[in-house]
Amino acid sequence: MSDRRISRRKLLGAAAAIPAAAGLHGLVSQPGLGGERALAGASHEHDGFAHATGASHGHDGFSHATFASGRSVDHRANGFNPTELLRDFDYGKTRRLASGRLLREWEIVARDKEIEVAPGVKYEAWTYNGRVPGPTLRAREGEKLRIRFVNGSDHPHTMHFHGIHTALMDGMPGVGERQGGGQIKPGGSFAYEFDAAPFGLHLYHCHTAPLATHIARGLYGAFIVDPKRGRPEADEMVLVMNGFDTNFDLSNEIYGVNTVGFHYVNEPIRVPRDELVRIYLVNALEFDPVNSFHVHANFFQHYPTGTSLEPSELTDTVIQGQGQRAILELKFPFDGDYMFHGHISEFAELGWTGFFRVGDPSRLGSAAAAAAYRELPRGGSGGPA
Ligand SMILES: [Cu+2]
Repeated sequence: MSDRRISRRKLLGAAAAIPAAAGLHGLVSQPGLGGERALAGASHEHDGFAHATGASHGHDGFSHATFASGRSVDHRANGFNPTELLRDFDYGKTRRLASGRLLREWEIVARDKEIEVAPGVKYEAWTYNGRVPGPTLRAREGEKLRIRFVNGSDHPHTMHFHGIHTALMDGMPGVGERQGGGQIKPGGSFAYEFDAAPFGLHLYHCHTAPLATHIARGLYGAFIVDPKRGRPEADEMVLVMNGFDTNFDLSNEIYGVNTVGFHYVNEPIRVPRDELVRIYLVNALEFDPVNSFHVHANFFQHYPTGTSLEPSELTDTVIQGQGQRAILELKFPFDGDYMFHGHISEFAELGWTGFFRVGDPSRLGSAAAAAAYRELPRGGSGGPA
């Protein structure tokens, strides 16, 4: 059974089959050539790979396609598209309380749902509101927040927020069951209430045991508390770094940001030249002790946890343990395609790679993006390894 499943070792072996000179750049920047040849070759050499996708009818295309080949997952079936998730901020519903304070409310439903995490690779996810990562909840410092959680899953879950709140609101199994909180059974519900504090970039996730499983299945999301006076105008986006243990061997086979491996290679993130770009970066990755983010040909201001308005460092690489997060700010001074990836090469080769496409948005239609890559001059951007 197990040798018929996709495995991390086989995928990495496939990546290693790339001509040495091509390296990482060859895999991801020549989607029509290096990457496809390498992975397609692997699928022939290792019989298990082509049939191991977990998709009942997926082997036909997958054996000749790769993460980086321009093939896409079925976003419609998934119910979400990582390109749309980037800038999808969920502000909930608001109303003014008698005290004058603003109450901000959301309803979050846990659901079990199969999603496609790379072309042909299906995964039995557990989701908040049907997507992985869950919705990016966004509030302003000082507001009163209420998140009504409904457990529509077959498994018990919670919502544990990073923030400042009482024990009952902590989403911790064993704490608060008598008051209706703690572990929320299938069919159950609970309203978490707390103040939006401190300002910064936080996260929420399920805290049910076995914890690694409940997080790895997809129960996490970003939680932004804006400072009272806001931040400077910028093109903002959320990047939740994650991965998927598709054969349940407690290591990941697929890595990425916002779930789909190599998605932003096939659909580069379009950003305007010379304007401020603000990235909300969260590490939700399970099973690996650290993750990282690196952007090519540029540097960014690093605001760890987003809890200060002063950056801590101008850098091009940050490392995050699970649950760590940071706000990154940068401007791109030149048009073109700029890679970003986890600076852990294994992760990058297993999906944690993307591109920013800088320039005039009118010429950057996402449908043409993959084709555009095939027309790029080869060897021009990588340089010697
Ligand atoms: Cu859970």
